[in-house]
Amino acid sequence: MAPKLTLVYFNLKGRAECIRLLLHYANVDFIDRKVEFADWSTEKEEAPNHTLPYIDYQGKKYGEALPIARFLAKKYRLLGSTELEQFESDILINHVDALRSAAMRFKTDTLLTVEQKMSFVDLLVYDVLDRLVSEDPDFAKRLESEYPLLRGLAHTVASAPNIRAYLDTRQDTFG
Ligand SMILES: N[C@@H](CCC(=O)N[C@@H](CS)C(=O)NCC(=O)O)C(=O)O
Repeated sequence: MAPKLTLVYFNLKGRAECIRLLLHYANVDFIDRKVEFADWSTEKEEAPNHTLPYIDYQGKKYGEALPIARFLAKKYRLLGSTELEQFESDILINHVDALRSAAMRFKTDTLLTVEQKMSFVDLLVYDVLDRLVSEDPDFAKRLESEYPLLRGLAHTVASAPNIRAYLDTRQDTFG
């Protein structure tokens, strides 16, 4: 039997959480390996590009968060079923990733619309919103009152059974 896919990251949400959400949503049996900061200087030598996250897949290590996510999203059919849908998803992913960078600087006034069908883009948007809600109580209130589409999306993702099961047992981290 092929070895399980291993995702390697710190004990943080950071750049890996959207990949964790994807794998949980797709019900993939994977190892969620969390590197202690104290071990990072030795682990760093083994990591592709000397950064996290990376995946160990079929005996080889692959780095870069979004290419990993795109690869897995395609593999588990969460990126659209036609070339054009995948292209459109890729464009949205770039936009959402720009929002993520902005979110890290607490610029939260961007309104997105997303397709009705669940895809990796929804999981990525959820990851950004989840981070904003936990870091900024004011944003949580604004999400309730001003952004019904985003609020609905967050609710839909969090209510998906595999995601709910993951969130119910997810450890609290500071990032
Ligand atoms: N472009 C890479 C950036 C990866 C990156 O900067 N990872 C950070 C954690 S979020 C890291 O490994 N920091 C430790 C270090 O650079 O020594 C990606 O998107 O995966």
